[in-house]
Amino acid sequence: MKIITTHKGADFDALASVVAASLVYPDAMLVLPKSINPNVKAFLAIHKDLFDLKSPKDVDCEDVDTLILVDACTWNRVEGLKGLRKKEDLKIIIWDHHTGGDMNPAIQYQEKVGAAVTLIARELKEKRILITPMIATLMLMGLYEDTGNLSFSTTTVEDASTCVYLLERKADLSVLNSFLRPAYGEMQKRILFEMLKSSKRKKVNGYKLAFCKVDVDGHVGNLSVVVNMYRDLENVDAAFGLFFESKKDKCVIIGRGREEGLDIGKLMRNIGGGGHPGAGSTMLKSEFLDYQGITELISELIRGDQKSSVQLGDIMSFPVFTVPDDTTMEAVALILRDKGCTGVPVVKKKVLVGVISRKDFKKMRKDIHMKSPVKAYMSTEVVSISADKSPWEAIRLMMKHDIGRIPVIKNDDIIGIVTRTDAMRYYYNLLPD
Ligand SMILES: [Mn+2]
Repeated sequence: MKIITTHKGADFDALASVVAASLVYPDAMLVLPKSINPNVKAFLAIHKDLFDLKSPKDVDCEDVDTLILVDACTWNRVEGLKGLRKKEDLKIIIWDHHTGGDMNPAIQYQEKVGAAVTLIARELKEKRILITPMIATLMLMGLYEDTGNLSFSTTTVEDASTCVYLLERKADLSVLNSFLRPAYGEMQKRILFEMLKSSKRKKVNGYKLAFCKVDVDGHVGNLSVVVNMYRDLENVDAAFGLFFESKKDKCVIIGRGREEGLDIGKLMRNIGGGGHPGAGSTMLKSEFLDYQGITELISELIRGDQKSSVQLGDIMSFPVFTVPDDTTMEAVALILRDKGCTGVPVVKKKVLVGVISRKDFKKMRKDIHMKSPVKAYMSTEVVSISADKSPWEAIRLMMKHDIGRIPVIKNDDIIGIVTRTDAMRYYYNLLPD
């Protein structure tokens, strides 16, 4: 007997992949784990009868000769089915958009694309297997959820063309919207209110963070959606909701960031949880249950993580060309022309005292002023930044002061300069390895 199953905590990509895979393997039994995300549960409440879904306890592991696992590639994500792990002759087939794994599969369709459904859709297209509008809708939900509506950086061209294919197969966007974006309930509204009330902001390594603490009583659905909204309202780089369940001595932490910069998933893995760069969560048990302690722990991790992530020192331009503050404007003009740059830092005995840029030349009224020293026209409000700051912090300074270049300082020395071009090169991944 063949079975198709997926990871616990099944999301739409997981359910859609199980259903889509059943078209590729029509003789297989579909097994859905008991733990299912709340919006998937809501979807199943209406659509359940359309699929013949079994639970792990319905499976007699003795009878299974082939395990088809979708949207997962490790044993610890499989719920129940312990008997399968011991079977030596079990044939394993994996369809997953995560690479790696510990399952020793006979066949593996594992590629880094945005969602597992994209890989199965490829097979359906190749084999010219028709899908119903309902299955197309479900697959599109999986694709949109896992790619953030095709906006996450993991999205590939094939994900986008799968989207076209599913819309051609009549995927229904209004059904999709009502399940992917469930309305906020009274409970979520109340919690969001509590979050904003207890919210504290903090700056770590140039990242703007917000923390809040809410006492909850039992399970609350869709908390991650609420944390997302909290992050948007606070307009920070990352927001963390600390949900204390005092009766059970535990605290669930949900973090939401942005695509670039901080890796929330990595951060949460450090404290026993998981996730992806934009979002992650973990659960801590009693001994750490103190709001102050947890915020300190997270801040410390971010502070430490900075060392392994890109710092300005990695993207800045160097050596920096500087001019002494008694250089004439005439000489500076020639330097700017020869170097093809729009500005240059000014130093007095090696110490940064100003920056002269093309726009400062407009302050001069007469040609004779070209003989004046640069210190008369340079801007003395010097914005500088230290080498261990993040590229994002440099961009914030550029926006705030409307400048295009910032000298990079280490122990009072100018060790480089970061320009708009350097920042662009970083964001578009054009850095040399
Ligand atoms: Mn997935």
